[in-house]
Amino acid sequence: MPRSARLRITTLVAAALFAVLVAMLAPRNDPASAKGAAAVPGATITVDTTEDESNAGGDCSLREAIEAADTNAAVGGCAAGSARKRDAIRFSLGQGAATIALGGTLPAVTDAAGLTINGGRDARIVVSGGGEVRVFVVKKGARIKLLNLTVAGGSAANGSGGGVSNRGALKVVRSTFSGNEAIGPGGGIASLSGAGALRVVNSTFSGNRSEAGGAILSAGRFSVAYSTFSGNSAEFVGGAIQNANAAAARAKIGDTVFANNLANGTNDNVNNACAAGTCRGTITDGGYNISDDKSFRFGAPTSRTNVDPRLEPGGPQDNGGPTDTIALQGGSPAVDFIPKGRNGCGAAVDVDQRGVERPQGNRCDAGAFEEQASPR
Ligand SMILES: [Ca+2]
Ligand SMILES: [Ca+2]
Ligand SMILES: [Ca+2]
Repeated sequence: MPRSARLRITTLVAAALFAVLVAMLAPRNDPASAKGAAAVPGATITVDTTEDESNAGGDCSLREAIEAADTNAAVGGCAAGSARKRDAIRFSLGQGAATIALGGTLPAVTDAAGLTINGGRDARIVVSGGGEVRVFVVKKGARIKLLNLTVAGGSAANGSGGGVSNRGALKVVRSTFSGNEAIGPGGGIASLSGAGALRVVNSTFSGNRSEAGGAILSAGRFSVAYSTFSGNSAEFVGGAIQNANAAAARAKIGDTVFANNLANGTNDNVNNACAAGTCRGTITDGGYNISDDKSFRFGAPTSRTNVDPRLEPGGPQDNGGPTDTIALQGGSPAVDFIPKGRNGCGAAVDVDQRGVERPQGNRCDAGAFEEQASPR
């Protein structure tokens, strides 16, 4: 081989090696590595079928998606979850209403790294137990957030928590629980002894029923803000909420409206666990609550007991947004009840359940629904 040819080959090889070296040393083209990038979320797992299936491949069902988040492995058409970061389950089921009718209770959520199940702003995702099965189970140590989601028709025939049986940390945001039932306590949600915190914000509970705590039973840490409870019922106590918290001052309710929640046939919105005249738990009044009875005497001067919040009759309806809500009638005392800057109004709480900006006017409305001023 002539010397010039050998030199050319040597040069080409060196150039190729240099290019490989440069590629190895160069920063990856990954937005996550960019300086100042937001915290990297875990995996996004997209549900693309309403079928409640579990199979070797094909579409990704909600059932498979929860398993993928829990096990951090790809499951039946769903991408693998992350072991270290919070996973997000989203839905690609078109822009209209989509109901996932369960054939059995969903796999228990065990994801300690966190899981958000987000119905999204553009669709109306309903997860239904069909009046036959419990919808969600959350195990101790798991962290889950339900967002823009409707949980309906859950049924716990043998226990508590028709919508969710919770022993983990559960946050419910801009979601509706309707028509769930339990033979035991907590028709919508039962947050059981030893559970992490249950937090409810900008959400609606209606038509749920149980033995005690028609909408919610909580035996753990518990807070409710900017939510609406209407038309829930219990056989014995706590038409809407039963607080069975053994430790005082670990339950708090604020900015929330209660109407027409019945226990044993009479109006009984909120009940503190009482046995032989001794109440074990104390609910802190976060202020700006309106209750149409005096079952629980809210103590803050800004709360009103025995005042009808004047909710629209007929239960939750499509008032815009991804979930059904209960609007306020004209003249409702809940309208403009909370000054801007108080209890997160206009700050941490800057939208209502539908996604409508808060406040409308100078002040926020109590409950999950913010009335929009009619055009003049
Ligand atoms: Ca995970
Ligand atoms: Ca599948
Ligand atoms: Ca307002």
